[in-house]
Amino acid sequence: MIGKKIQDALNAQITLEQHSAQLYLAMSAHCEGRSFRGFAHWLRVQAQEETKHAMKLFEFVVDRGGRLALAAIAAPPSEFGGITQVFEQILEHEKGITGRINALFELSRAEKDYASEIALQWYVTEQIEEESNVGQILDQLKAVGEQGGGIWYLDSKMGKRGVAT
Ligand code: OFO
Repeated sequence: MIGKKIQDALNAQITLEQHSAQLYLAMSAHCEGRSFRGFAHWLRVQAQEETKHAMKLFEFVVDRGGRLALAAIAAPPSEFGGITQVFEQILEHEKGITGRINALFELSRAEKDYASEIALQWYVTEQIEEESNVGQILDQLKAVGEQGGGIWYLDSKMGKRGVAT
């Protein structure tokens, strides 16, 4: 049986992961509106990944006999500026999520909830990948700038991202 403290914190994280999915869908629509269909596609796949992150936690809470308490998801903005700004905002968002995952990890340690600690290890590793991927895209965007052919080449590369399985 899962403790109430960690159960509540995991419930809050499920809502946050779903918020990430909403945010990336809103960003995808924003990119689509500027004809960056590759970036839009990448963001839709990212939104699917976030839903998977939420579902993994959902299964974990339910499997541990916890009570699921879903909260309202904050509405994302609809305007994000240029593509570089979009990715700057994603990186900031992911850094915030990393902080929340680390806090959850610490809590599970403090509560001696070893099952949660093990489950959260996956998220700790995932956040390294999330930040690294987004950081790399951001570096490339800064290198090519938003004028000229470079950004359209990047857009076509982003469009090749495989769908989340
Ligand atoms: Fe779920 O990793 Fe991004 O938010």
